[in-house]
Amino acid sequence: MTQMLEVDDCGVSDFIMMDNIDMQSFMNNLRLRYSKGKIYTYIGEVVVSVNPYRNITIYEKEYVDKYRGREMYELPPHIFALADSSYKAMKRRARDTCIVISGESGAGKTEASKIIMRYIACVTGEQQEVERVKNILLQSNCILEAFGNSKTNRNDNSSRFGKYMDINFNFNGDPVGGHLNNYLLEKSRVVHQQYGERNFHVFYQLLCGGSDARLKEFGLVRDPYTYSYLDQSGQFAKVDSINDKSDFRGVENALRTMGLTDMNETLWSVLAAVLHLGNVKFEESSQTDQCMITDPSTLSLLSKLLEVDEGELEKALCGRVVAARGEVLEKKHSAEEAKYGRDAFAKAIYDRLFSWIVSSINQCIDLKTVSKKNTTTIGVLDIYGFEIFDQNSFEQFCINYCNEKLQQLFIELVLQQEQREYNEEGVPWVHVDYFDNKIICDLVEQQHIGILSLLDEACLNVGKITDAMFLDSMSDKLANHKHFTSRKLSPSDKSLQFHRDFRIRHYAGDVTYSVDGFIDKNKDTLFQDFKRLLFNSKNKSISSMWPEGSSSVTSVTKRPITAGTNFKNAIISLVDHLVSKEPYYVRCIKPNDDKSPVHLDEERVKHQVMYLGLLENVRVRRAGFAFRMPYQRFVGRYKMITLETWPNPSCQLPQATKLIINELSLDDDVLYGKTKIFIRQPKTVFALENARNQILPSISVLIQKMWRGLS
Ligand code: AOV
Ligand code: MG
Repeated sequence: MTQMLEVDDCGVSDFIMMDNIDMQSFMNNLRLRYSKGKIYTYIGEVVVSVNPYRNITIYEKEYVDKYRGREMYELPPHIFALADSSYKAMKRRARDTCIVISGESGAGKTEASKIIMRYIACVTGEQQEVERVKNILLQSNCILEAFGNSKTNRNDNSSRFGKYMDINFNFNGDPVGGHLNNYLLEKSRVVHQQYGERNFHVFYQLLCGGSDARLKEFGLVRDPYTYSYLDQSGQFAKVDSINDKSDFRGVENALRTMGLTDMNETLWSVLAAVLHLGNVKFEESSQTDQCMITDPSTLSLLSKLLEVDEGELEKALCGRVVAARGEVLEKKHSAEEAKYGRDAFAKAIYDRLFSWIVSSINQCIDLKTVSKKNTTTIGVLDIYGFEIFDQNSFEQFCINYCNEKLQQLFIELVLQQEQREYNEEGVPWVHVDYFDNKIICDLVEQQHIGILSLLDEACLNVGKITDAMFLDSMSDKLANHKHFTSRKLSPSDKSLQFHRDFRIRHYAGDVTYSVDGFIDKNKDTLFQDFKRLLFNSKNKSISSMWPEGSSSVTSVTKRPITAGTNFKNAIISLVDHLVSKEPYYVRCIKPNDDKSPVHLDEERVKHQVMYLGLLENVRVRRAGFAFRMPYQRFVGRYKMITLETWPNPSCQLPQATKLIINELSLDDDVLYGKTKIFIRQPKTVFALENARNQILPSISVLIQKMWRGLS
């Protein structure tokens, strides 16, 4: 049982067992283990995972069987052990738990979340309804990834949305339902991608995998570069690690398994519409400055695909209707305005389609047979990782803010709580210093003076506020903030090349953002005309995606909440939700930037270990105590070790605990807190477990004898 704790040629399996706690020892251990194919290592109950960038055979059924029902410290580190711990907490102790997977882009979060889901599916029942729910949980990934993932310069299968999945279990511990929350899809990708990146996978899947007949019906050709929205970033449609054709079949299969085949037609025709929309060009008539569509044949195709009136579609693309003092006026766009409107329309169509997919999946897995209060949940969080690109915009700002919040949660739950517990229990120990990133979360989200508030202020202003003016306002108000600077504040700073640049010193590194587009993306304006157009679509599904299109032209519409504030609120409520659960952590590390299965880039990895706070995590765990248990649970579990405490201790619980510890002469390694016993080293727990295991069989014989005596 103690095999995993030995220092063998694979290093220590729990970083708290290192002789010295410093960066070099940490790196040595991680490198040694990685070179031996051991991608998982513990810090207490936290799993550190290094992306292997190759398939390793440790997820098969024999491994599931091996880890099923076992304690974390019994076997070599594995993400299955963490999944099982969370499952046991849910099943045995009726605790709602959550598994938070963090790490930068490409570190392996999405893969980890899928491995966890598969494990849970393997160890649970096979009744008809349970099987149905499990199938949906597993199959939904394939659809969500098609529509929500994309090739970026960091990761060929990068999540461009945040995903939190609650799985509900019945009293038997079988999944009977679930709920998916999605967070801010990076919809700007629909109309624009950086050099070397792709649009969302699903577009390429449709063009590669769709049948000839279907493509013909949609007026599509297979060559992606025909479509302006797929031809933005150089010719990078083909990705070696991706097979779009078979992935298309996967999506169709998944839709079938989930009973969502009736979505098929709408999905593909809306996607086709987005592609055609990108090719709509506008020109201005030289006399009027008003725009018209260059190639009207696309219009009829679009109107067919979206099932809307062709004339109305043309009007919505080329102008807008405004109501002024009770009068309704038609205002024509310039070609530039029309192009802007078209792109906003394409982004919104895609975004609504994505939300529609998520809510359809939710309808399939809504609890049907059990009421929510009779279930316990495990939540799995897989969100876009921290990212730095050559150009970083509003999307990276939101993604990186979200990662700050998750780091803050980790600090709050793992580092602060641990220290607080020692204090509360009156256990002496050495304080561990760590960087608390609350200051950066505040920089972004604080009322009135945070960046998001300043941005909203700029967006709400009636006059024309430009991105440059918003940047100025940040430079004035945040001039003394340690984690913020801009070109205006640091003119000689080489990394702030452009006037529109500002920089945030994030917990995971400095990121230079270009302020261009912030106001626009935050306002996220879409002309009412488009909403009305699609609400009036003859396709019921499309119409249902646009409920607000029902309002009349003259009705006064409330100013919608901005994209940034919406995201902030969603993330804050996510964090509140996570805090209410028992957390389990997977900390993913990206070994290199070349997707190499053999290379561990010392500097890159060191940097991640540093910002993830892993050394501090080890120190807090080690400076204190690796294990702790309330007296009641301790005595309940180990009372058979000494006759003085078995079967029922007549003494107080702390006293009984001491008797058990003394029986095995383990006194040197423990401390007694107010309500808990604290144990320094795992070997003490093993000694207790061994003693218990040896005595258990004789106790069961004894109990049988007692029963016989009684009967
Ligand atoms: P991410 O979710 O953390 O990035 P992924 O989970 O998509 O990263 O992992 C990136 C790639 O690394 C995968 O497509 C696999 O090729 C490989 N990989 C990761 N984990 C494993 C594993 N356990 N076994 C084998 N290969 C693996 V992002 O969504 O970009 O933040 O936004
Ligand atoms: Mg991902």
